[in-house]
Amino acid sequence: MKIVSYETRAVCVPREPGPPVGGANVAPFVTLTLRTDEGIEGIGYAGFVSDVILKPLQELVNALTELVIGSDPMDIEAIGKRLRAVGGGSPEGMVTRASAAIDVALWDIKGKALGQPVHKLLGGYRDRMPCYASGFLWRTYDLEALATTGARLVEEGYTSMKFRLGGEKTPAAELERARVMREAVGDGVDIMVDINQGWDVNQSISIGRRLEEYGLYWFEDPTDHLDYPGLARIADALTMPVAAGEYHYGIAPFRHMLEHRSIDIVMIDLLRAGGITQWMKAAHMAEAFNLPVVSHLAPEILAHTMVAIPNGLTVENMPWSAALFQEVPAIENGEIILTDKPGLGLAWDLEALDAFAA
Ligand code: SMN
Ligand code: MG
Repeated sequence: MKIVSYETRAVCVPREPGPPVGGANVAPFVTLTLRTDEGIEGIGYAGFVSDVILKPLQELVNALTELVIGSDPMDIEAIGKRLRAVGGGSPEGMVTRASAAIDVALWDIKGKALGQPVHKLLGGYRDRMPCYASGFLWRTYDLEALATTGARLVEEGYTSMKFRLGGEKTPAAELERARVMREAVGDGVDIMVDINQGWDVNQSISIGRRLEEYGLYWFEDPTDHLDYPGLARIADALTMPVAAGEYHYGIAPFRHMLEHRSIDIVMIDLLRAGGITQWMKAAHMAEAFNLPVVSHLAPEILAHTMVAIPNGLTVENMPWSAALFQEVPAIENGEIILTDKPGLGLAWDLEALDAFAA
């Protein structure tokens, strides 16, 4: 089998309705369709970048995909290695994101060619798992919006959800947001908190200690993602588990975080890791360190990797990419459910892609 042609599109999907989120209220994506000489199509996407670099990202996906024309789509490792080499020894950044889109499309082709869902090819550990609500409860929400949105998500059936801290002027104001969240959802709901690297190590420890009374499920990216020993100090000082990993490119940073015991929960981003192939390597590394893995964004794709591994904890249900597809995995009783459709089991919603064309 050979890859013979491809198509990319740049789209800006409207984000969730609700209070202002700060910045453009769209999620930009580059969609990629790879076609083979046997008539099989594979799909992938890059995105979760500022709309300012959407067109350059599309150009890069085009340029890298040109390099795989004529290749056997089953040679996934060989293709990945060749694409990473374009980065000249350090492919971090746009090269990794663009090559991730190609890697995802290759896995989709492999699944369709073999008549198997990607999650079974990757491991086949289970067919469903817990997922949590993300994409709401931003720092820009005032206390009232935080409380009403949290309560609404519980009504919708979510038993876990993520909110954000790190935007307030005082520690007291940060703690008040946590108190409001806990009161709004009750004791039976798991609440994650994301700081997005907003605090230094000492702030993380001192505010983190006071946050513990609200029984938070994890404490995400409290400080700079490259401060491996600093994260380890935070993780040691707190009982609340520290989660990080979404900002790291490739797989080597996971080795450093794991060796430093920087984190308790390993969060892996699809595009920054470099696609499904590299995502799985980071997840298996975490297993060797006796640590659970959580996914970052792209739920319709990472649900496949998460159910494939024995150490998956929960899938982030960030809804932005769902509008690209005719159908995404169903969520029932707080669980995301995979089907046995071959490949990723996804198909572009072509009308939506036309409507959201950038
Ligand atoms: C996040 C990252 C990128 C886009 C949206 C949200 C956030 C998360 O850090 O963990 O969901
Ligand atoms: Mg995060």
